[in-house]
Formats: sequence, structure tokens, C-alpha cells
Amino acid sequence: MQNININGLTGLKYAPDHFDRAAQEILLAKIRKIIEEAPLFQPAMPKTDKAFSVKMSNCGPLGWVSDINGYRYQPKHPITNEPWPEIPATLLDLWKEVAPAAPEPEACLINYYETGARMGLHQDRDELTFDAPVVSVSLGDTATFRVGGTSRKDPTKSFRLNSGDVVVLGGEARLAFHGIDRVLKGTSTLLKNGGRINLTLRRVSPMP
Ligand code: MD6
Ligand code: FE
Repeated sequence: MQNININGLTGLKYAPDHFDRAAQEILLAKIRKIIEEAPLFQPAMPKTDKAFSVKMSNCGPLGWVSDINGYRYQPKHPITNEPWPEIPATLLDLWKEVAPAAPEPEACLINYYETGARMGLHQDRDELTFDAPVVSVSLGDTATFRVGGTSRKDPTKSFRLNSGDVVVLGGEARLAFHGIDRVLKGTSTLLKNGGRINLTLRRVSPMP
């Protein structure tokens, strides 16, 4: 696990190749199963109702959703109205390893990027606590990840996230602005039809 210094903030960590190919395939098979139960849906921006270019699903007791009414966490899938599937054990183990002091994660957001999809600069701040980090896993095509500071105006740096890489935004970097500029087509053979999946594990409620 490497510490990455951007704008002097501590708490941004990067573990290239944390999951090897075999582990990526096992994790992907689990995510496919989750998506069969909890299909990808098309989120939209609050107020404007403009569609995201990314499709989403979730696992865990809570899932992050966005629609015309706002961003929020909810216990059920917005279309099927069923509870979200459980978070795979591999991801709970990852959380224990990188966030040993934090209570267990309650939400795992699944983002699916087809070619051309991107994610604008944002902060993850819909949680009720920022004490726990957000932990991300990338699968499939390489993406360029941009990270700045806690103000949108702070300078940013970008680096590539490859399949199997893990990023942790914790400590001072927990509220750093970040986004995905682009997904580089044909850079991985993990997903049959190309594209990229990003998993982000979050703690939503304060310590019990
Ligand atoms: C993505 N990631 O990699 C988008 N958020 O597709 C995020 O938005 C993110 O990688 C919080 C912490 C780590 C992340
Ligand atoms: Fe994020």
C-alpha cells in the first residue's frame, strides 16, 4: 500500500494489483451474481434529472442511489424494491485489512462504465460519518482517476487505475474531490465486452 501525497493531504492510499487475475475473476463472478439479483439501474442527477453516464447497483444493508429527488442511501433497490444482496466476504476482508479501526461497511456501490462513461469531480459526502475511509476496487479497463483537495478549486493530479487496484480515501483525504476522466478502451480482458466496474465500500452510520 503506497501513500500518495496530493495537496499535502494524508490518507490517500493506493495498492496497485491488490487482487491478482485469479482473485479478480472470482470477485467478478460474485458481482455478476449480485447484478442478476439487483440489476444495474440508470441513476439521474438531482433537480435536472439528467442521466449519469455510469450505471449502478449496490450490495450491503444500504445502497447509494441518485434521482431527481436527491442523493441518498436506502435499504432497497429502487426498481425491484428488494433488499440489496450481501457484500461478498472478499470485500469485507479487504475492508478489515485496510480499515481495521472502522466498524463494518454498510454499503458497496457498484459502478459500471461502458466506453465513453465518466464520473465528474465529486466528494463522497452523503454518509453520516466521515470517520471511516471509502475503499475502492477497480475491475476491467484502466481508468484515469483525478484527485484534488477538499475544495473544488484545489489543484488536481491524475493517475491510472488498473484492474485489481485498490484506492483508499481516508483521514484528511476522506473528503477530497475526485472523479474518473476516462476509461481506456481495450486495456483489460477481464470483462468480455470491455468497460470497467468500480466497487466502493462505505460506512454510512456513525460508530454503534
Ligand atoms: C471510480 N471512484 O473509481 C469512482 N470514491 O469509478 C470513486 O468515486 C471513489 O475511487 C471514493 C473513494 C474512492 C473512489
Ligand atoms: Fe467517489
